[in-house]
Amino acid sequence: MRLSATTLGEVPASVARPTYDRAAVKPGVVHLGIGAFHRAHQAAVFEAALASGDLRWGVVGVSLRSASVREQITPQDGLYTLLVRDGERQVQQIMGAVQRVLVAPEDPEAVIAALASPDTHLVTLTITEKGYCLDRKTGRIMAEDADVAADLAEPERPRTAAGFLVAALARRREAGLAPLSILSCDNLPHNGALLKGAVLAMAEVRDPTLAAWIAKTCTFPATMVDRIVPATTDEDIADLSALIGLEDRAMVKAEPFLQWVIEDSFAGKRPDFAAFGVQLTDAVAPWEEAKLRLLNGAHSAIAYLGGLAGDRFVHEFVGTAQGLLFVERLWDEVVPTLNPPAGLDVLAYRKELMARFANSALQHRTRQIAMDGSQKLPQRLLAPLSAVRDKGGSFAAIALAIAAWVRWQAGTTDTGERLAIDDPAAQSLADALRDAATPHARAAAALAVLGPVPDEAALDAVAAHLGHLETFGVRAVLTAFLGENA
Ligand code: CS2
Repeated sequence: MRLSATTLGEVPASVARPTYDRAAVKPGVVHLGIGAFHRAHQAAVFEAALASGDLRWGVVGVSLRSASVREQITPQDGLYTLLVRDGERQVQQIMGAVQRVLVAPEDPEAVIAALASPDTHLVTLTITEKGYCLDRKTGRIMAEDADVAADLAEPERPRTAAGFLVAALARRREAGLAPLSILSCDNLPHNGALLKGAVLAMAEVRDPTLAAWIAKTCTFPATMVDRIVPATTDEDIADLSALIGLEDRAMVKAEPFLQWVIEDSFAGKRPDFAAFGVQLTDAVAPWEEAKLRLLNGAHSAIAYLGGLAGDRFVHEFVGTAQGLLFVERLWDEVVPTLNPPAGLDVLAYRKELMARFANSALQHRTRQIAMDGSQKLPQRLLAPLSAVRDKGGSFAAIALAIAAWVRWQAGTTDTGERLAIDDPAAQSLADALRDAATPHARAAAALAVLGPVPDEAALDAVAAHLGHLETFGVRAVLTAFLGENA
């Protein structure tokens, strides 16, 4: 039997569930890109707001592409379990914040209507790095992208997140409704400004006075989001069924840690975020930078090095002395590039991060993190590399992590197992690498796809590591690299 409003009573009493009146909840939030991350992160905060008795913060979830989340969650009346796992401990909570899920390609009008509803005050987005349709090299909206071009040509039937926002904001303005606070929750530096830029660029084409109204009245707070949320597997669903006695196809699993830092700039109503553990601040950038370079930078390094070496999960890589030492070495190089915010104890943060990576109950797949590397590498590893080059300092570990990403593009692990390159730039990368005959040429060609190539000394270091990775494999390279410490 499936979890739903009617079967909820069958769930063991020890499992927490909504105690507020779900029928009285207003849809105050529209979320674009309702994947597992949203359900385990922002939705958990809105759930806490609802549980406190503030019923304005129900969530209308939107899938911009596939119908799979709608199919998982609608038969369950929006209910799903958040399973928090840490080592041997696990806690389940049934969440009720998601009221309905819309599938944008099936019914774009319903999405515009939800965004343009008088009940809506906040929009949150997790559309992944590539969802912003911005050219990584120029920062401009990709007018040649098929979806962007379609949105510009037919603005009432949008496909992109920015297109939906523009269509809905035009309606809000015409109807004299309140402006919106629009929060990007993707792992990109200055995510608020990026989203604002994409929305204004599209609005400008439609109607410059609309763009001016958006710029003046709506806000695009920058945010830093953090919680490790591995993709749910069939085994997770089966294990949970055994525990709660019902099948939950929309469940998500996560670590206990949750952090959300939001720039304190709202256009209108919002929940009492601070009461639910969210940090409101004037400056998100230093938090975002520390998280992107330490957590996500290490994640990508682990994904490529570990993935090539045959580690399926993050905890396996940091479970070896080599893996652990390598990540520490990487952090030693990256830390001097940060401007840590007051309130961030970098040493304690590193310790905590390592413990989070070591959480074996999460089963966080290296291949999941390896996806979309072209979109992730610039802010995670290339920016710190160039910052180290500006300041002076050692960059050997950063260069090795970047070399592992280039090596990954060859499409096989160190033992010859095939890997699928799941990346919007996969074709450009393959084209760039085809005729590159030396490690140096391969490093230069792959990095040129991402943007400006690092300076000669940095490129030489990446190329040298790449040659070694190609010849000897990750384990031997790490042994040599870490010397007698490993
Ligand atoms: C990961 C992130 O898949 C990835 O690229 O690095 O999703 C990471 O787990 C989150 O940013 C943690 O907050």
